[in-house]
Amino acid sequence: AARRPLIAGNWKMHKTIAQTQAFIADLCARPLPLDDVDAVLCPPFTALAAAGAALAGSRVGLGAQNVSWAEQGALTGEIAPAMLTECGVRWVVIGHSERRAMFGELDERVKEKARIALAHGLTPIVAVGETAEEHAAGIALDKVRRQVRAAFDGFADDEIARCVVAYEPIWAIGTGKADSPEEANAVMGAIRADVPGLRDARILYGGSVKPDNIAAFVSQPHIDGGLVGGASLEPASFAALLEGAR
Ligand code: G2H
Repeated sequence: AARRPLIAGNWKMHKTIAQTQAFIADLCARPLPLDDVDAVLCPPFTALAAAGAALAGSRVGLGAQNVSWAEQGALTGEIAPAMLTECGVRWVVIGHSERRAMFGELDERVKEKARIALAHGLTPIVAVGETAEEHAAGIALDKVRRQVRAAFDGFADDEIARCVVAYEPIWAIGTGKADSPEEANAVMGAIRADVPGLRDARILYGGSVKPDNIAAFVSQPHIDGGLVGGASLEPASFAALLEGAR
């Protein structure tokens, strides 16, 4: 794709502080193609402060996996945007399918989270995607279009342009069965065409991205990188993803 590629590692509920520090030390000792590719690590909340310290001065960016829709308040178990930026966080995944499916996260909240993230200088990585049933029924694009429109409802084009979208077909997540690059590209191109603010924004593919398939995805015109779970958990694999994306 023509835009600068981005690889974001979504660690999900993996890695302690010590494991995070060890990963970063290993990764940053490697030659990484950071002149050509943006790299972001999204550890769990508990490891963010340590990761921010370990990445200080590095060009590897730090992301969170979620953020509250509110600045502060009686929201037990939630994390406010200022708590993230204080740790050095500059990116945040919003609306991952696991949050939507298991934690009841609705489109309305996704929108509010994207809005507050932007207000704090965080780059939202807004995740969307269809279920296996929707895919089989041929309504993937309808679903994804609706999610994207809802996430950016009321946003100015220049605000949308500061966001990243991650298209993750739910049936391809953690299954080892990635979408075909061509089919994913078609959905992503349709989203881009549907929302003017996304014309120059980065759209990532997610769902069983690996070092050996990332290049095929990124070679598609509308695929600007990957949101990667399992294959982001080892430094060698993460480094190989960056190489594959350049
Ligand atoms: C999709 C992806 C990362 P995996 O959830 O967001 O996970 O690469 O393990 O399929």
